[in-house]
Amino acid sequence: MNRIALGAALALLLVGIGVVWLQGRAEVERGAPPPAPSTARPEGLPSADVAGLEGPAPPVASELSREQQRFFRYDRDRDLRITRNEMLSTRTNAFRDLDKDGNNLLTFEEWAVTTVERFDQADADRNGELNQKEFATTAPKPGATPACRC
Ligand SMILES: [Ca+2]
Ligand SMILES: [Ca+2]
Ligand SMILES: [Ca+2]
Repeated sequence: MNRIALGAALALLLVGIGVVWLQGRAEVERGAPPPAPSTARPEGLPSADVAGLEGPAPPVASELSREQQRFFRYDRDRDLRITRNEMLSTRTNAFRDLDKDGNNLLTFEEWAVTTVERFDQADADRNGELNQKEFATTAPKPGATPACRC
């Protein structure tokens, strides 16, 4: 009976030693630094046989049609509807250019500013009239396109 008990005690002792040894080994492996990356590099430039292969096409933004471009030029808030103000807003800068005093009213002098400036430039002697020589300077330049009469 003592032999059996002694054998069992020895077996338990060996199992306990084995468990402690395995735990210790696991701790050592857990604390070990990661393996160093391989510093060996392949020689030469990387290459691949791509004959007959075709990659996916790169993404391309779709082109807006001419009419879509015209629509979005007016649709400032991109709600796909053009309000009256949006339609008229394209004329605002031209109006502001003509409204020299900024009072939101166009006098005849402001509206006819191009002609007024042309007259003033041509009136070399500043007498308020154009003689034939002065008027000749107002002739359109050859090849010049007329201004937009929108
Ligand atoms: Ca809109
Ligand atoms: Ca004005
Ligand atoms: Ca004159």
